[in-house]
Amino acid sequence: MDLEKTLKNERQVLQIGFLKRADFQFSQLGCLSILGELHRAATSIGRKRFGPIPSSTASIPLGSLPIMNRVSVFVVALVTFAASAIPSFAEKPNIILIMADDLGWADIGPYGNDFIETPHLDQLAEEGIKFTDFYAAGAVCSPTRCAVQSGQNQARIGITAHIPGHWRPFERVQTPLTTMALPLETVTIAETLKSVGYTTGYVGKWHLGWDPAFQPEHQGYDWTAVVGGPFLPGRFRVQHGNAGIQPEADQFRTDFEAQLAETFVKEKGGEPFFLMVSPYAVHIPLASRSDLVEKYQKKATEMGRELPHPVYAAMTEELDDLVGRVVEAVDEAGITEKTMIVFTSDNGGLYRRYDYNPEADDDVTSNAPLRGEKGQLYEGGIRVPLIVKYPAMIPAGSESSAITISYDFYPTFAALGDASLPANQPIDGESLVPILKKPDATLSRKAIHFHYPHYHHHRPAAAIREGDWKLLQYLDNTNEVELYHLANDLGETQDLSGEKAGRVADLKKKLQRWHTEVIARMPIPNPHFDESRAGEWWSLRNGKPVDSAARKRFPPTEKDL
Ligand SMILES: [Ca+2]
Repeated sequence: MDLEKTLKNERQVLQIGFLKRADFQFSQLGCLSILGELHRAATSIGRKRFGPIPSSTASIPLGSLPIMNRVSVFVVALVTFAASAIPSFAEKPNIILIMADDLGWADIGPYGNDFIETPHLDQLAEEGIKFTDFYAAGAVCSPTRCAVQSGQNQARIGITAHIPGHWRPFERVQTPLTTMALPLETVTIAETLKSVGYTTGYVGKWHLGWDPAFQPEHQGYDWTAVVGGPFLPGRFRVQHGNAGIQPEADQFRTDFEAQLAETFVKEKGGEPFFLMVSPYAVHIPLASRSDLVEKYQKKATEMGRELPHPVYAAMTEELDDLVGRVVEAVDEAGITEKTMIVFTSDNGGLYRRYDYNPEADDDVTSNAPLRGEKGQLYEGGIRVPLIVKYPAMIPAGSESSAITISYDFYPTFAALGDASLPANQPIDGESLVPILKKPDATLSRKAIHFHYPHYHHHRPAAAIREGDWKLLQYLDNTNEVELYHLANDLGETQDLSGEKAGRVADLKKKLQRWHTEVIARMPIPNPHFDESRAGEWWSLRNGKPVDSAARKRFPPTEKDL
């Protein structure tokens, strides 16, 4: 049928585009690798022949050395000269960014959850700062991950949906295809920190491109373990990376990811280091250790609670354990004071399972008091936890209500590492360092923007938050908007767009200007629009309708395998 043909053509165009881009990037990569190898070789030769690299090579009489050694001294001199241009590392903190997957704002103790036990996150907040108005840049995974790595709103790069995205071919509008990988020419936060001497590591989910060419080792990360697959033993493995570790036969995924993070801190870190830990928890398909699930089943019965679901609660506790183990590894290494630990999530909580056939879908948690969930631009889809501990800078037990967002990490980490921001790459974030030093400090930014032009758990939409006001604009040819005053109405229950025409016009204009500035990809009218079939989901992978009824429930614990 025509639609299938159209999609096939689109996929081919996309793939050709990738190949061209990849060819170009491989040539760049080749040069960088050679430089990197030269640097490593020189450092290694220097250490081998002379012990630690001397602060000056001028005192070594070149004439007394054989030819190869003269070459070595020259190379060492070059490396030493390059190193002398870099400021002292003494004051640069180690940085660990832990980004959970699909963890909602209200699912952990510091944000008011009284069912799930998260003692390590509670302690992290007690020893650091909690942000009440922190946003994931995207309502789903890949866009936020793009924003974290690039320092940009993902609309600039075009990673506006999770890779590869959803497809509803009969809806009112055709939505833009998402960029399928983070372009290699993007200067990532890891590359920026590496430029000032950081050792970098990556653990867990990546979701910024499937091809080996687009994995974290090609985006500035030295030591990497990209993990893929569901949570239960035997179901996941390291798919890409050089860490050289695979899970034990009886190991659960979150435990394995914690082990990888510990290994980096204990054995590979060097200093200063930047480690991004990206556990898959608490993404669907929900599954966890049976002992923890049984503990929460019992607790739910005792408390008369239906939500959160015991499996979801168990997964969140596993995630909290991971945080505890990272903190402990840092403490054991004796680097607590000079290490910043950041905890956040890549998008809002998902309140239904969606992992088996729709008739059996049930609720697993709630983002209350926030409205909505992952895949929506209501607060429940984008407002997420942010806790930061850095004893050398942050007053313990502090809190900030500044409006902050995932792409702020980039300039924050760069400022802490005394690194320059990339010259030819717009950075949309603002450094949070003033707030970390003085929690009641404010930022100069006027507004933050969201662009999610896709059908998922809602309609294609964009949003702007300026002060307490938030405007949602639907991008499905309906021209509909909603306006909320978040200070008075956190749950977005009262749409004020009908009575605040001036405010709506002002925010619409600002959103439109921003869309133009970032060259945001927009939906277009769909010639195949068919209201009776609008709800059909089709697969972008195989160009066929998705058979929801055929989906099987995943086993919730190892006992169900
Ligand atoms: Ca996610």
